[in-house]
Amino acid sequence: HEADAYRTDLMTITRYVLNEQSRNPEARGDLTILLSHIVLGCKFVASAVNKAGLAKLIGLAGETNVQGEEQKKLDVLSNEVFIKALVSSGRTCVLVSEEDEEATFVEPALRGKYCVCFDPLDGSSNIDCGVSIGTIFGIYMIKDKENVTLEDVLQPGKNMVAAGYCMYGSSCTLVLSTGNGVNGFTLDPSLGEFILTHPDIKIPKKGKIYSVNEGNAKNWDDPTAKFVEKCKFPKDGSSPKSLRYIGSMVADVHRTLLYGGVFLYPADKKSPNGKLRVLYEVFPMSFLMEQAGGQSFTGKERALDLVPTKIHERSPIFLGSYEDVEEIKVLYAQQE
Ligand code: AHM
Ligand code: MG
Repeated sequence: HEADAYRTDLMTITRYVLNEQSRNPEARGDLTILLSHIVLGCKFVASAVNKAGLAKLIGLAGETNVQGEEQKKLDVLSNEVFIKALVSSGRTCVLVSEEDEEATFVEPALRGKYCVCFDPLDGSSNIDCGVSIGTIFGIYMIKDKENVTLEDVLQPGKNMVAAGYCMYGSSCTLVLSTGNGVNGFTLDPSLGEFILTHPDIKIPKKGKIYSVNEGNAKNWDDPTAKFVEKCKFPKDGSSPKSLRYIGSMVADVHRTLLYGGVFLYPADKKSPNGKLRVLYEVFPMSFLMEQAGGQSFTGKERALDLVPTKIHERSPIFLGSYEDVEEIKVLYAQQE
């Protein structure tokens, strides 16, 4: 029998989310609409990122165009695209972006029941050398539609209804969880659609890779230093782990999810809360890790139990394969 040159039954991300929602009798399609606006933002950024190297030639982000106007930087542009896409969805009420000091409260006429926290273009120091970057997002439901406050986004991560990221790499991949496992979709540029390519992602129970900025080692706390030492010089007869560090959280977490191992951005003496932001970096990635069977830990508690007190709060983070994170938890417990 002849192999088909084309697959004709495509599971697009919209079809997938609609199917998911139809299993919930109370769902009215709002999350589907919201996610399709996020997907639109991701497609826009994917296309802009692809052209980033041509900036000088055709006058893109950060360059001065023919009219002599300063063009927007890619991260600023991405932020605007997401804010506009989210507001116009009519399904959001509070937005928190890494790019904006203050939260955005959507005008009452366009208000919906979801809050979205996002980093429109994370890892932007990697743009100019063409290394993978990404968008990260986490979605909450508001508590009371008549009375929308910052409290609606200062909820523990375990209250999220969905989270995901989009990686702009050698291909464009969107990884999503609506609380029922994790699925990966790849953008087919000829169709302009994200197609399900990585159904039901499960992280290996234990991995062979650790991922950390070792340049900070002189300021690490004891448990972090001990853990990394164990990765390099295991005493139980196992092989040492390999080190992989891209410096782009989306890419480092994506590899960790698919291949297993751990990603850490620990506290250090200079930054006692680490570097990464709770609402739009730590929480969404922790949600995905748990949904894929892994764990995420702050050095003190389960990351998703943390209750943030301000929107740009930071936290140390250790996430990845269940057993590897378990080892880190033991080292922190011994310290106490
Ligand atoms: P950014 O928001 O300024 O891009 O910083 C976030 C990035 C993450 O993607 C990455 O995990 C981390 O910073 C890398 O930090 P470092 O360069 O300190 O290793
Ligand atoms: Mg960031």
